[in-house]
Amino acid sequence: MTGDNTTSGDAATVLDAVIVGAGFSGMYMLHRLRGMGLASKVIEAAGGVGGTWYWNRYPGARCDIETVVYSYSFSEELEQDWTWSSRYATQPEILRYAEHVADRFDLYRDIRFGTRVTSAVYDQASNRWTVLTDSDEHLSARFCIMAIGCLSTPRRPDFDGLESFRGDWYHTGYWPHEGVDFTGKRLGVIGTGSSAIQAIPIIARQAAQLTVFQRTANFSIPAWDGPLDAETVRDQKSRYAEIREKARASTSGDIYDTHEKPALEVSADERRREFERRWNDGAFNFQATFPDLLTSEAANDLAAAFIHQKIRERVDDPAVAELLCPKDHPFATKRLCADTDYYETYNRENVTLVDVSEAPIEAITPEGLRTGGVDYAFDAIVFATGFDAMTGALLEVGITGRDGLTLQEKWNDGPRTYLGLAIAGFPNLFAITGPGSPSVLSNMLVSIEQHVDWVADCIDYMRGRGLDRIEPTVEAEDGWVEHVNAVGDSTLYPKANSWYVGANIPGKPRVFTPYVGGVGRYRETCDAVAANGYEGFVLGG
Ligand code: FAD
Ligand code: N01
Repeated sequence: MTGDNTTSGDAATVLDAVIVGAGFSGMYMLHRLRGMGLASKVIEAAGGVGGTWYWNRYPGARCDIETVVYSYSFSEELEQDWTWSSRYATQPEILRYAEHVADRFDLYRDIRFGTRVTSAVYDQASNRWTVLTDSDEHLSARFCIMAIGCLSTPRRPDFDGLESFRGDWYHTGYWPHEGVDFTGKRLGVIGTGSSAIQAIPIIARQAAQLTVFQRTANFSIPAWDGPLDAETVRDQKSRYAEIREKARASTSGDIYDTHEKPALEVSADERRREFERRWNDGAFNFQATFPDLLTSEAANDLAAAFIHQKIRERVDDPAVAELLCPKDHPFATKRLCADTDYYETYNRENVTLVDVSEAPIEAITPEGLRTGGVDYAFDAIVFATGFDAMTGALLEVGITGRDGLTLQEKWNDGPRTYLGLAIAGFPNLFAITGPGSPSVLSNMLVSIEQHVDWVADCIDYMRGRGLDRIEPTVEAEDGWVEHVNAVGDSTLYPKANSWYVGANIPGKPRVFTPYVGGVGRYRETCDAVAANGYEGFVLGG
C-alpha cells in the first residue's frame, strides 16, 4: 500500500482507497481504513454527511427500526454519550447524530462534499482504480469502495407535461432544506409507500385539501412512537452489548423474538393474542410474529386478514377502508411500513383517496394532473414515488472493470455479485450492502457495520501478506447468485411487484436482489469465507 496521499504527475490524487458516499456506510468505512493507516478519501455528492438522512427531509421522516439498534455499535463511548430522544428518531435527530459522529471521529477532513463520482475505471497494468468526479478531480486508488446507498437514487416517473405544471412540485427524496409550508394549499401526493405513509398525516394537517393517488395499497403497522423516558434510556445503555449481540445474530438485525411455533400450529385464540400483542408493540415486531409468515401463503393470509380488520376499524368510510386494504400481494413482501395515524388521516374532511390501479395517471397538466379522464387542480404535487433501488446508484457511475467490461454490460440481466460484496471482473472493488446481501431486508446499520468490518479486515489480511489484488471467481459468484435466488424463491417475496424485484422501474430486469437468508446466517458465511483464506476469491500480489 502506498500509505500516502500525494499528487502524481498527471495531477491525480494518489490514495490507498476511494470511498464513494458519506452516509453511515462511507463514514464508518473511512473511520476503519484511516484507523489502519490507509490514505483514504470519501467523495460525496451531498453538502454534508448522513446520506439518506441528509436528503430525505420530508415532513414525518424518521426511522422505523428502533433507534436503540438503528445506530452505530462500533464505539461504546459513542453509545454511552449519545442519548436518543424517542423510540424512532426523527430525520433531524438522525442527521445530528451523523454530524456528531463525523465531528467526534474527525472524519470531515477526508470527505469531499458537493462532488459526484462520474466514472471509476480499473487499470490492469497498475492494478489501480481511476476515479473521476464532476469537479474534474482525478483520484487514483488501489481500492474503490462503493458506499453509495441502496436507496439513494430518487425516481420520478416520466409523466408527460410536468414542465407545464404551474404549481410547485417536490420529491420526498430531495426535500428542500428550508422545509415547505403547505398551509392553505391544494395538494396532490403520488404514492403510498413508506415515505408517503410518514408524510401524509402531517401534510394533511397543513393542507386545505389533500388528494392521495394510490396505485397499490401497502401494509402498515402503527409505530407507537414516543419519547424515551430516563429509565428506558438507562436500561438500554446498560444492556447495549446484549442488545447488539442479539441483533447481529438475528434474521433481520433487530431485537424481536419470533414465536417458536409456526402460525398454523397454534390455536386461533393464541394466534390472535400473539398478533394483537405484536400489533400493540408496533412496526417490525408484528412482522416477526411467526416464523412462517413469509414462507407459507396460508400463514401470510392470516396476518393479512388481521391487518385488514384493523384498517376497517380505523377508517370510517367502508369503501375507503377497502381501497386501503392491500389484497394484491402477500403481507410484508413489499417493505412493511410503520405509521402514526396514517389510516385515521382518511377520516379527515380535507383528505381524498383516489385509486389509480386501474386508470393510471395520464399526465401532469398546467393545473394539476389527469387520471381516469378526470382533471385535478393543485397548488403543489408531492412525488413519493421511491427510488431506483439497489442498483440505481451503482449503475449511474460509469464503472469499468478488467478487460473493459462495464458494470452495465455485466448486470444487463440483473445484478451478479459474490456475497453482495464483490464482483467478478472488478478487482479491488467492494460494494457496501450490495445486491445479494441482506441489506434492505435488515436493520441496515447492522448490515453496514458487518460489511465495513469485513472489507477492512480483508484489506488488512492482504496487507499483512503483501497482497494487493482480490477478485471473486466466476464460479463463486455463480454459486452465490444461485443460492440467493434459491433462498428468495423459497419465500413469498418474489410474488410482489416490489422495488425488491425492480418492478417500479420500467424495463428493469425482474430479479429479487436482496439475500433473505438472515443477517446472522449471512455473517457466519462471510466469516467462514474469510477464515478459509478468502475462499471463492483469487488473491494476488
Ligand atoms: P446512503 O445513506 O444512501 O448514502 C449514500 C451516499 O452516497 C449518499 O449521500 C449519496 O449522495 C452518495 N452518492 C451516491 N452516488 C454518488 C456518486 N456517484 N458520487 C458521490 N456520492 C454519491 N434503513 C433501516 O434499516 N431502518 C430505517 O428505519 C430506515 N429508514 C429509512 C428512511 C428513508 C426515508 C429511506 C430513504 C431509507 C431508510 N432506510 C432505513 C435505508 C437507509 O438508506 C439505510 O438505513 C442507510 O441510511 C444507508 O446508508 P448508506 O451510507 O449505505 O447509504
Ligand atoms: O418508495 P416506494 P418510498 N403512478 O417505492 C408509487 C425506505 N424508507 O420512498 O407500489 C402511481 O416504497 C408506488 O406505487 P406501486 C424503505 O425501505 C423507509 O416510499 O409501485 N404511483 C408506491 O406506492 C422503503 O420501502 C422509511 O404500485 C406510483 C410509491 O409510489 C423505501 O425507502 C421511510 C407511480 C413509491 O413507494 C422506499 O420508500 C421512507 C406511478 N407512475 C422510505 N410510480 C422508514 O420509515 C410509483 N408510484 C424507515
